Parts: sequence; structure tokens; C-alpha cells
Amino acid sequence: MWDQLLIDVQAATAVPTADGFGLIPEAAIAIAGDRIAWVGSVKDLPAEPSTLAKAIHRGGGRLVTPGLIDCHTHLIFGGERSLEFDLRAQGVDYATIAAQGGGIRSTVRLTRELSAQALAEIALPRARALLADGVTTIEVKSGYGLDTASELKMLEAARLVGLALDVSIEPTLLALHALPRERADDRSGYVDEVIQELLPAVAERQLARAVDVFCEHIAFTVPECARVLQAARQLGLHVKVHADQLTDGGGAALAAQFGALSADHLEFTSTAGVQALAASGTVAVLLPGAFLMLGETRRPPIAALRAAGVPMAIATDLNPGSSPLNSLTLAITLARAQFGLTASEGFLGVTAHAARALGLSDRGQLGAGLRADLALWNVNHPRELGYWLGKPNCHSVWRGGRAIA
Ligand code: DI6
Ligand code: FE
Repeated sequence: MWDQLLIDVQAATAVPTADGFGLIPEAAIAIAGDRIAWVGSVKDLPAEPSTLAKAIHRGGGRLVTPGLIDCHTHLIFGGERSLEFDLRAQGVDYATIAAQGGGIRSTVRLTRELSAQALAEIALPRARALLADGVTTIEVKSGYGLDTASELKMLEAARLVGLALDVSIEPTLLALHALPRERADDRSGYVDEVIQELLPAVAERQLARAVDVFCEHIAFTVPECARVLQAARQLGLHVKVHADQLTDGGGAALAAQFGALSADHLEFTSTAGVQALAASGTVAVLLPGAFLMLGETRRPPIAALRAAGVPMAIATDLNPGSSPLNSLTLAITLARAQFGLTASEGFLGVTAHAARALGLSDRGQLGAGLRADLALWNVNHPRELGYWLGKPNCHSVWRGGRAIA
């Protein structure tokens, strides 16, 4: 006998079918412990539903999907940078603001001042908002510490959020984000320290599953990033790259070279970069919030990614500088409106493909053996998840078989 059985729902399983969503109109989902035990059409159940499980839940005809996965966030940070948004409105661009001491480094100052507990405390409402929007897994990057102790503190804060809230936190060490002010004259020494001190400390304490780098003219060069990615791989960590956001710096090819789980942003990625991603099986993570808030005009090469069969994921990139976007469903709509993704691409981008961008094979779809992370929605069709702008459609959220929101 199953523990729980959810009926009177329409399921979008994110298991590819001709409709693009893996729809099951009159679905039943059986749960055993924290896992899905069975998914199918209610008429294919082996017996009368009430005889099959200890608890029967009726979904009131709602849509059920996998719990959504936000595969790229900078959830942990001190302060906010609304003033910079105003500066950009007055014509000062992101790179200039960064060069003048604003940008990432200003968040670093505020983040260094706070304890792990205080950082977790101010991140909690942001995590709760994601959760209320159907998200059950949040990737969280460090990268506003820029010294070993402060980076470890950020990863600890991410862990505390996961303890305080019923949500899966997937921590990523953003090892190269910006050159800290105190190391302005010592680029190679800083990269050495990241490799010799920070990476081993994180690997030893198992504080992150992946290492990320910001490969960009205002951040770190391809050779600098390559050194760090190489070291990360040697420590057995996954890698990711912030690639080609503001210029075509070869970031996608770099990600592919190191077998990265994902290459993120990609606005300026060339055809060769797309081919490289396809060959390495790297997921393209699209970040429409940063595109919108930085007033970008150059779109990621969606048609080429699609043609090459590169899986596309969508994430909030939630951060105080370029993307203060605190809703993953809004991110879907923005990706669809700005980049021309189909409804199915939007849906898979926050479910199956987002799981792949994190190297997680136990979630992102509704299927037997996978985690029972579910979201129920007050909508008629999964198309609507990437259609409304800011309308709260999420009815309830389950994580590991338990109703949590
Ligand atoms: N790319 C981003 O989107 C964020 N970091 C990065 O490398 C922006 C971070 C910030 O501006 O604070
Ligand atoms: Fe980012």
C-alpha cells in the first residue's frame, strides 16, 4: 500500500511527449516515503484509489508539476543596489558603474560586514518568495565574499537557509566573480589563492557541489577561469561558467572544454560556442532578468541553441545588481517574451533542464523513483506558467512527499 495518492489533477510531467509538457489529463500520483512511486492516468490504477493508499488527496482538478528548480541564483547578499538602477536610467552602464567601485564590489563590502546568521536571515524572505512560487530547489552561489573566510561564510549562510526552510539548497562556489579591491594589483596572486586555499577548503568541507566563474572582460579572462575550472575538476567538483553575457569572450567554449554542467547568460555566444555546448552536453541557462534590467539588446542565440539540441534552462539570477528578480514563473514569462521561447521550452527550462543544469537526476520530472517534489497550480494549462506577469498562481507545494506551502 502506498503512503499517499494524489488524484483529481492534471499532470505536466516534463517527460518529453508530443505535446511538449508530458501531459496526463486525469492523472494519479502515488507517493511512498519521499519518492514518487507511480505516475499515470487514473484509469490505469490497479484498483479503486481508496484501497491503494493510506491517504488520498484530491487536487480539485488543478495542474500538478514537478517542484520548480531555480538553477542560478545569488540568493545570499548584503544590502541592495537600487541606486545603480537609477544611475543606469541616467545613462551610466553596468561596466562603468563597476569600474567606479560600485557593482559587485559594493555588495562585497556589505556582505563581508554580516555574519552567516545575519545573511541567512535577510535571505529567508527571498527564499520564501521563491517557494511560494512553486520552487523546491534553489541553487545558491557565493561570490560576494572574495576572500576565503567570507566565501565560506556565504556558503554557510546558504546552508542555514536550507535548514530554516523546507527547500533544497544546492550551493555553488562562485570562485571568480570580481577582483577584490585589496588585490587590485595582484590578479595572478588572487587566482593562485583561490586555487590553493579556497577551492581545497570548500572541497574538504563539502560546502559546494559546483564551482562557477564569471568569464567576462570586466571580470576574469579565459586563461584565469581555465586555471580555476581545471583545479575544480581535479577536486571532483562540477563546474559552471557565467559566459558571454556582455561580450563574446569565448566563455561558452571554455565551459564546454571543461564539461561544464551549464553555461549561463550566453547573449554574445557565437555559433562555434553553441556547437561546443552541444558537443559537451552542457545546458544553456538563460537569465532574462539580467537581460531586462541591464537594458540588453543582444539576445542569446536561441534558434542556434534549439537547432543544435542544446537543452535550455531558465533561472532568476536573483542578485542585487543585474537581476533583482524574485519569481521563477516571472522569469519564464520574461524568457518567452524577450527571447521567443515556446511554452514547452519555458516549462522544461525550470523543470527537467534545470535539474540537468545542476547535475541532479532525482528531480525535475514526475516519474517513479524521483523525489516527490510537487507544485499544484490554479491554472488550466502549463502554458500559463510562462504567461502571467506577477500573478501568483501557485496553490501549494510538496517537498519529499510533504506539503510545505
Ligand atoms: N553575473 C551576474 O548576473 C551577477 N554576477 C555575475 O557574474 C551579477 C552580480 C552583481 O551585479 O552583483
Ligand atoms: Fe549570475
